[in-house]
Amino acid sequence: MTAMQGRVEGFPAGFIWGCSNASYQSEGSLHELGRGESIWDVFCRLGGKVAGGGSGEGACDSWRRMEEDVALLRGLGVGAYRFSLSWPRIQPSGKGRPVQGAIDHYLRFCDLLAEAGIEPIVTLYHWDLPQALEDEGGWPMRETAFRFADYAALAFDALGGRVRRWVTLNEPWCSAFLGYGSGEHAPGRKDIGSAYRAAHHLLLGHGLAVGSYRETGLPGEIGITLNPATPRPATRREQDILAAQRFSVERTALWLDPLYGRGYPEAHLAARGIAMPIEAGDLGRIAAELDFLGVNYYNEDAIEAAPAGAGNPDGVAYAGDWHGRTAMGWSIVPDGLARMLARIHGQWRPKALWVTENGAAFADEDMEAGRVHDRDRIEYLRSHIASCRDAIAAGLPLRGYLAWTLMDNFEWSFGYTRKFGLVRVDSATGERHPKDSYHWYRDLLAGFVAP
Ligand code: IFM
Repeated sequence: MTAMQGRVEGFPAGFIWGCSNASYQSEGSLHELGRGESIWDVFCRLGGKVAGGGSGEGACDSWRRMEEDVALLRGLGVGAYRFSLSWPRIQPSGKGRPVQGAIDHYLRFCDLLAEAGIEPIVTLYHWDLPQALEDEGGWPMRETAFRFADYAALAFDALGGRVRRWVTLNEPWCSAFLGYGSGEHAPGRKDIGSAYRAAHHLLLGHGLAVGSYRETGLPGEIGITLNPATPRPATRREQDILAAQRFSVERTALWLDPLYGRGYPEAHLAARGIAMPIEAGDLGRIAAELDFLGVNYYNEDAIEAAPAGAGNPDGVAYAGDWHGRTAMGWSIVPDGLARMLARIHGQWRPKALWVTENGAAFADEDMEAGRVHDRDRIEYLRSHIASCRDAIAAGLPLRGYLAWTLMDNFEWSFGYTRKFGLVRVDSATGERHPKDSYHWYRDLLAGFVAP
């Protein structure tokens, strides 16, 4: 049974509406049931890495408030909720027998969602690698891919009866390039060679997990979520057009080419002097058939050519443009979403597409009696949903839209200083207060307002 949803104008029957979230960003209760440390626990403790010195401790307290969260989702009228499992709760050291209490918790959460008519969409990995595996080398080590596949198999076994849609990895570009390249994310390493090795092992772990899912014979679907970048050239000059293409490779073709059986973009790797640590059979495993491709879309940049050099191997630069920006400084370009979906579909032909995240951080300063009048977020969501409608009208196989995110949560290196939620969480009491955007999204799904 799915929740009662009116028909949103311009979207086909069966289109799935929902929200997304992630374990480390929302659960809190980091010491329950012998949970192991994740790379984010350690990274947050380093100091100076996270704005305000925050961590996932506390967060939205969702580990203890699952009934409240489900009630909010039910009130919203969504048909699906995407959340991630915490690997260090299920396998505290990243390997070995699962912690039954953690599995029971997620089973109960799925049951509560089912009672509310909401489909669980489970992400296996949303960045919280068990620290024990990082201590053994982390994603740059081949072994980590096999540990991930073992963990995925445990999850399929434990939750496969309840979960019909699985996402292997969320935005592996961030895990590889922010985690091991720029060091902005956990584990905070800064070595570009490690970032590319991590990228290969993330993809390998993904492929192994898809293979093991197929072996279970479970009737559901499995895919991956990327955060591709398909920027606009700042002008029609050929050098800017080529610069925009070069900019996009690390975020887009580096992942989609191997996932769709084309191997790695060799010119890109050669220009950086990178040799991927490919072993026999890897590329076949990575290209395991996907049921859907999830894309997270927040912004679209305008890119121009710049002198290439050691720190800028692509010879690209951000060009200013006239678009408004969110509190993340990200440009607001609603039609960029339809453009990105069209470009990805044209080039790689995924069987089905999902927008697995889309949303915006704003200051949320207009408050009255505790209620946030977040008109800017409503306009952001409305215009991006209209862009999804355009993508469908253009014939793209877009099957679902998941807003990021249900509640204000831990925004990684920005700590709690950036708010993306449809619901405000009182940091002192943990109480949830739906913002105007929550009520607008509810009205949209009920068919009372159109995008
Ligand atoms: O909060 C993140 C999420 O974890 C991954 N996608 C982007 C969001 C906003 O930055």
